[in-house]
Amino acid sequence: MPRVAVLTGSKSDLPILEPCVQTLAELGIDHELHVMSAHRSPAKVQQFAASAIDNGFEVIIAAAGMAAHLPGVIASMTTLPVIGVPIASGNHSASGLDALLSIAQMPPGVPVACVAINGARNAALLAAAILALKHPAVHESLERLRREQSSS
Ligand code: RP5
Repeated sequence: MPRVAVLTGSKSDLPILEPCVQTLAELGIDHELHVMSAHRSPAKVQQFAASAIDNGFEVIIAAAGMAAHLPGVIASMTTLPVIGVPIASGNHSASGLDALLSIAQMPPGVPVACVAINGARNAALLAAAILALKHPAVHESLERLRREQSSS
C-alpha cells in the first residue's frame, strides 16, 4: 500500500492531527507519524526528507504552529508533494494565522500545498486524492467516502 508520512513540529500538535491519522486509516492508507521540528531538530528533518523517496513515501503531510517552517524545509529537500497543516498552537499563537502565512507564502520554486488552520482531515483527503491517481484501491476508498458523506 502507498505510504504517507505525517510529520509535526511538536507533541503538543498531536491532538489536532488525530482527524488526519483517523482519515488515512479509514481510507486504508498506510502511514507513519513522526514528531520533528525544523528549529529544534533540523538534523532529523534533513535525514527524513532526504531519504523519504527511498523509504517508499509518496506524499508528506507536515503540520506546524507559529513560524511553521517544517513543511517548507521538508519541501526544499524532496520532490514529493508536501501538504502543510497550519496549527493554532497554545496561547502564544496568532490563532494559527502566523502558521497559515508561513506555510502558504512559499516563494516560487518550492511549493507547499496548504489546507485550513487545523485542517487535518482535509490534509488526509488531499493526500488520498494524490495517491488515487496511481492507486486504484485508494481511488475506490475515496469515491466511497464521498458517496457516504453526500448521503449523510
Ligand atoms: C511549533 O511550535 C510546533 O509545531 C508547535 O505548534 C509550536 C509550539 O511547540 P511547543 O512549544 O508546544 O512544543 O514548532
